[in-house]
Amino acid sequence: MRLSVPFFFLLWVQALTLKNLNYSVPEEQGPGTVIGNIANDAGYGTMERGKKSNFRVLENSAPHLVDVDPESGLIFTKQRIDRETLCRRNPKCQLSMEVFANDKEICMIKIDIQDINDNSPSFPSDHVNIDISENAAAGTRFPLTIAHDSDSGENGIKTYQVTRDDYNTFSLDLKVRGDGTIYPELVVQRPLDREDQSHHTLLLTAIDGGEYPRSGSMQINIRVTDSNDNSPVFEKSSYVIEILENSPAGKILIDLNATDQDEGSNGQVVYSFTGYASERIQDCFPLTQILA
Ligand SMILES: [Ca+2]
Ligand SMILES: [Ca+2]
Ligand SMILES: [Ca+2]
Ligand SMILES: [Ca+2]
Repeated sequence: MRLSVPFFFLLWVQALTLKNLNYSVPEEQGPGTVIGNIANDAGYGTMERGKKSNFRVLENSAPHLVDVDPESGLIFTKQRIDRETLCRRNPKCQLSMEVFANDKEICMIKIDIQDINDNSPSFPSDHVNIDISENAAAGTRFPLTIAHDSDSGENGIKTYQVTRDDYNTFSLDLKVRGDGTIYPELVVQRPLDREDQSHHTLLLTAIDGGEYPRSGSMQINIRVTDSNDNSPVFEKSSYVIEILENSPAGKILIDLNATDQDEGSNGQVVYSFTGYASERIQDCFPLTQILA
């Protein structure tokens, strides 16, 4: 008697056979979409109508997403399946079920949820501000914000593009990390000149690899910051002043003006005589009195 229980258990286990069935269904299909038919695919033929529970679900990894008709063996969706909600960034998205079929077999069912390109790349902000010194050398790089696309594989981000300005001052270079993520970098191609153009506006666009590609964009606002690359310039290179002798002290002789195109303190002009002017002249005509 001690051997009887394991013996019958062994017979019961031997009576059960396992069948593996694999299916796939695109995401976003409506409720009632037929994924497959266990009766046909497992070779049972047409099941007896009216017979209850030819197919009984033993385990269902997502019980509200798919189900099996107990009489016909049809596998169908119970509701719309969003691959991105179900599996997030995992490229492999699979549901599993165990179905007790025909009172003697267990069908191990795998259902791949196929991605469709239903998400566009998007940036965390609609714009980014970048300050670049006007003395930045050609070849200087600036990493840019990456976009996000919830789809997987080819439906994820495939490339980036940037609008070209009139003089091709900037270009885009793409770096691909080990996990396949693409990182865009802005590259200075030509010398900048704040005094010529102090702002540049570019449009960065991320494009996915779907059959019908989707895209998202972000504006890049570049402010060229100043360096002290201009000297003050007078309107003329030399001035000749005629003055009557015995002119009174304090008489204004000429109105001088020098300008510097640089910004802020780099463009502020301070006047002084250099050592070329004799001390006598400097004593007679302090610069502040020469200027209006
Ligand atoms: Ca996409
Ligand atoms: Ca998708
Ligand atoms: Ca200057
Ligand atoms: Ca400057």
